[in-house]
Amino acid sequence: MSESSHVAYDTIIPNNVGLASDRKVLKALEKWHPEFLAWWKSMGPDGFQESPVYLRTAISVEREGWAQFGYVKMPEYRWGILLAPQVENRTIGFGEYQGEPVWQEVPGEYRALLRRLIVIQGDTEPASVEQQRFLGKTAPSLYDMRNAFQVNVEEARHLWAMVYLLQKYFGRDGREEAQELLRRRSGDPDAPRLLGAFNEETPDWLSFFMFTFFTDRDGKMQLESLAQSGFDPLSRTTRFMLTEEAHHMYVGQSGIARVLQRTCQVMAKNQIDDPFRIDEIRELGAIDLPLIQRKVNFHFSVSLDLFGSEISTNAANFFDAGLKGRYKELDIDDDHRLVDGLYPVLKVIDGRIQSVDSPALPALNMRLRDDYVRECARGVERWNLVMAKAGIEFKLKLPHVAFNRAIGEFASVEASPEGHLMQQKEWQQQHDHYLPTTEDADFLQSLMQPLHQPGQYASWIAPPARSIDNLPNDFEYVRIPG
Ligand code: BYC
Repeated sequence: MSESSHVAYDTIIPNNVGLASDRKVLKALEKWHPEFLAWWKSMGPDGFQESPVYLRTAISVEREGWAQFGYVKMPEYRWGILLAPQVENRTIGFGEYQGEPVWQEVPGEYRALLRRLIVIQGDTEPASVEQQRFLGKTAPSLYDMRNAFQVNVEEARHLWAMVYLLQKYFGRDGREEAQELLRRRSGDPDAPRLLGAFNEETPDWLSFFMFTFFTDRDGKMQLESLAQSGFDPLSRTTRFMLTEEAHHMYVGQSGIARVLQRTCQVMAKNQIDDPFRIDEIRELGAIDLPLIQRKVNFHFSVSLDLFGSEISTNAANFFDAGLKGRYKELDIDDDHRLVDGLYPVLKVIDGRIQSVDSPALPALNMRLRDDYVRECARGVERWNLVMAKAGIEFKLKLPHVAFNRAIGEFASVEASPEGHLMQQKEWQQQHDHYLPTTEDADFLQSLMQPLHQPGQYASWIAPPARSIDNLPNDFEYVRIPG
């Protein structure tokens, strides 16, 4: 008998899907679970696997159950399968089947489309854990280390969520896809993760905060769209994932704000008004604001690629079939069919970027990207308050959507952060002003010295304004054996 068959699935895996009596899924999980644990141990956080971490675990979807705090060793984390409560008499909100009851089983004709969506979503989750695996070693505080581990275990739970759907609803090919999710590796040239941004490195904490702000926010937008799905199990599982996603974006938003705050404090203390006195600011152990702008340029543009092409028949098919809706679909005041609708799409025409009214249905990726850009812009405005409060004249800006793109309309052109089209040669010359350089990366690496004493924070980041679970800031969030 295999070791895994002793796992008491109903107690070890919090779930509200009746796992204990679902023989088919249990059998699939008994094979997958040990493979998952082997993946976690080899590709999850490097080191600290035996350290108790003060984590929140979702054990049920009810208010008192979804955020239980306590010390856990990460490999013993209770990854659960939790679906938001079923909405009675829910109907499909958009597309060809609008108004019909939602599907509890996979509609045969859309099986491949739906599986593809679930696999892409599922692939991003372990990818981000792999990207972040070395961060623990250079954590600027125990508080930050704990937050990164929290993000990691929850992304792994999101992998479980997609694996459950594959194993429960897609038979043999679903089980195979579930295994493939553990086989691909972020950045591996032979078996890369499916989407570009998930093959980039997250080598330092500034990158991590940028990732959780920009890339996790793509996650939020995509999950919101999948939460509209007519395939009810997908809708329910993504709705619950969104509750966890909010904290990940908070880690990014507040992380960058704390970096900015520290830079401003260091500048003020040393009477430096000019944010471009970079050498001096770096000498003082803070991160200069122009470098932060270059990081914004990079992470925003790479995350925009995750929305696919502006004009996409895939997106139109997903919508028509009732599988993936728009952001806040039910709040939108239109026919939810988009048969005749138009949407303004940015295109390169006659060497200029122009807005062209295009059929709305194939323009759904563009629309979701616009929703995303608006949200990012609000976050950047909040960051700018930190500089304004400190009296430092410097504003972070989102680059133009045409800047540094690898997917879609702007993949074949070069554009400045202001959105001016450029010749290759000029782009090459300006590249290092726009995007992080190797020197920037080396400087960031030089700052990445671990601080493992409770209550201590690295020189380049301010302590958080509020702690986790109302604990004191010098709480021992991760117990590291001495
Ligand atoms: N890299 O019609 P197109 C998250 C492929 S993040 C590489 O333009 P479509 C998270 C595309 O797959 C959210 N390939 O785009 C965040 C297609 O290939 P096939 C993840 C790309 O299909 C942080 C071809 O190009 N969830 O949760 O309309 C931490 C033509 O595609 C890329 C989802 O994305 C790229 N960037 O839209 C942890 C939701 N972009 O089919 C987690 C599910 C496109 O021709 N996925 N391609 O072989 C989708 O809705 C869509 O697949 C996409 C692409 C929005 C990604």
